[in-house]
Amino acid sequence: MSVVKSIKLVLLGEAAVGKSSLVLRFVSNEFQENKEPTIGAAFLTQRCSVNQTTVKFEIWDTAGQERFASLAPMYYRNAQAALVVYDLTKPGSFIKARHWIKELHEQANSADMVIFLVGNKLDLVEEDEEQRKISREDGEALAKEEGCFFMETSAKNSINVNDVFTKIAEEFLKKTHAANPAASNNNNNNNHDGNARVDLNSRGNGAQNSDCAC
Ligand SMILES: Nc1nc2c(ncn2[C@@H]2O[C@H](COP(=O)(O)OP(=O)(O)O)[C@@H](O)[C@H]2O)c(=O)[nH]1
Ligand SMILES: [Mg+2]
Repeated sequence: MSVVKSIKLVLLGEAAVGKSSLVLRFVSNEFQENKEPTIGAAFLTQRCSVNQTTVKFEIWDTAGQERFASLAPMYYRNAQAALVVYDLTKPGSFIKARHWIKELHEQANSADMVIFLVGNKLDLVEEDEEQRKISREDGEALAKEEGCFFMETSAKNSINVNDVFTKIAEEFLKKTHAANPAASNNNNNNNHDGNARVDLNSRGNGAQNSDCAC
């Protein structure tokens, strides 16, 4: 039986950058053109195999609206990974992403956290380069400055989405192994539970997706 390790991941970023769409792509391999805004936060899970280990993502998808910002610490304080998302066509969302990363460094246990910066809606930019408002170099520079990983994605066209989650899983395993090498094959975090997927946002779509999306 393979080892299962759970990782808590929080999504942060301005409203409408595509946080929920990235999660939907990863968890269900779907995309919705007019996705309704997240209220508060949604919880979803998905599994991903890395070598002999199954990483079970427990994903908190937060609402981007300012009125929910004060709730964010509740979600990121005990997270082992954070996905900070901006929209490649919206300069304001990049500024907001920078603020979120700074807040993680100041308020969360960021040394133990895998922080991933994502520039989403790459499809819009590939269609029309004029739409691009943040260069790839600027994204890379911010990530380097803040010690995070970086990728440009499209939830719509499924570009790099699974790669982001796979990389997070790999880095998480490296960190847990480095922190506790002896226990890494036999720790309390291991479990052999079923393939349950909880989707508090679900609208009666009972489809269970227990397959690894990576
Ligand atoms: N073209 C394009 N639109 C996207 C992409 N990701 C999300 N969207 C759209 O952007 C809007 C906001 O997406 P949503 O996932 O709700 O953003 P959130 O508020 O950050 O969770 C929706 O209309 C999505 O269909 C993408 O990669 N490309
Ligand atoms: Mg959302």
